[in-house]
Amino acid sequence: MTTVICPYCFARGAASRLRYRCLMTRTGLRGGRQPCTPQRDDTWAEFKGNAIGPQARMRGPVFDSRRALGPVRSRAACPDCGVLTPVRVCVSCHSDLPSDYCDQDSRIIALVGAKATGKSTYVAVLVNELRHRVGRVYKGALAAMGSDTQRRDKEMAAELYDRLHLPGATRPAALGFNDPLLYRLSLPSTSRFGDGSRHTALVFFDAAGEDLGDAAAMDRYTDYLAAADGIILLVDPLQLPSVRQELPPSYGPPLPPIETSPQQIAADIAGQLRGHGRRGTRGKVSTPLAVAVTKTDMLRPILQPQSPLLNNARHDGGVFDDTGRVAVHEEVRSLLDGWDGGELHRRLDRDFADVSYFGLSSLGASPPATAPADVPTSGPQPVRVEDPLLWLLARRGLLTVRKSKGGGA
Ligand SMILES: Nc1nc2c(ncn2[C@@H]2O[C@H](COP(=O)(O)OP(=O)(O)OP(=O)(O)O)[C@@H](O)[C@H]2O)c(=O)[nH]1
Ligand SMILES: [Zn+2]
Ligand SMILES: [Zn+2]
Repeated sequence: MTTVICPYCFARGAASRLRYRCLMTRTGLRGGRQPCTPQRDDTWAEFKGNAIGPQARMRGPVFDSRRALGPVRSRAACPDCGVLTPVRVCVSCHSDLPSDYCDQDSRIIALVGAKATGKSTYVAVLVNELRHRVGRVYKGALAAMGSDTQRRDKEMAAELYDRLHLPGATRPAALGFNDPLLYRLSLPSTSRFGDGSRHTALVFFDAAGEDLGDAAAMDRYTDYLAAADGIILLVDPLQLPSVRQELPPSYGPPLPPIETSPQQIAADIAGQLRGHGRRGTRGKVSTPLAVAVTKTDMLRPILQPQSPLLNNARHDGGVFDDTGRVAVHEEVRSLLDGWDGGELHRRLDRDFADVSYFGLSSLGASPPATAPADVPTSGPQPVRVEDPLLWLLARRGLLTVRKSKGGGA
């Protein structure tokens, strides 16, 4: 049975139970039937909020497909006009789902981080790496799903890779994360008997850390975090007081303002998830949490030359190297221990059962001092951006893993 999680309201259910929306076309009409006319969709309008006017509420009628058993059909005939429609609709919020979204299990990857930790830049670079360098070694493929993600996906790539602009300038219209980004990741099957590809729907929905403290924004974020198969918490080292003191004076562009602290965000996430039954042994949250220190290019003056944070993992043979992951985890843990009295590390250790630390740089260098809204002139040269997601996929058995001999973290 394929389980689909609605990427808009995060309701979970069998793909076969999704409803359909009539497209109200004349094409395909048979036997003198009339095309359907629009109907008020209050369920959808209420979910979208008050902004939906009376005219915009009028949409194609929603119907159930009568055949409940058997394989899920990609199209169903509208009971009124008889025309086939491929558009499937969430039972709870009536959002239209891209038709290819419903053919595979969904994995929700929640991305959380305070303001300006580098979330938008990270997603744009991660997607590009999964398509090219990382996709090649794992023999995987990544495709944007649905017209909204396809449009934003093109826009993100053009801004960052062609025009060399950082995301800030064009948000919120083009790059806002108010709606999730939906991708289909295809990987070769990891099972010895399996053949062909395994498809996973990846949903990236970005929660600004400070919204976790805002009661109005909270409901949706809570549903989102509770539905997440894994959480990536981005931590901007340049917002940590001790790192700011440790860096040589006037190194790189001016330091960003300090926003909500990562330990506060971690505590809020843990509080929300415990309330949603994601409590595992000893009261710790069971959802895997990848904590990624961003902008590691700025940490070069305080890293040893042999630090594993300075180079990409090799992923030889399309296998996830867990020994390398543990080396990065230990390195970042010792950095965190020394920063701000080790408070973040202690907080995470207390609240989460399954944590791995990562360090990444989306750009590979800081933006030019003379053009702080631009990507470095050589384009993004990312380091280790893929590690947190690959770890989360490996935790779910979607990648082949090479373990270290003595076990590991
Ligand atoms: N040195 C360095 N700076 C980076 C990197 N990635 C992002 N930045 C800087 O961080 C700033 C914020 O990045 P964004 O991707 O816009 O951060 P965000 O978390 O999406 O920001 P909000 O949406 O405002 O919360 C950028 O304008 C860059 O100046 C990196 O890899 N290295
Ligand atoms: Zn929904
Ligand atoms: Zn119809």
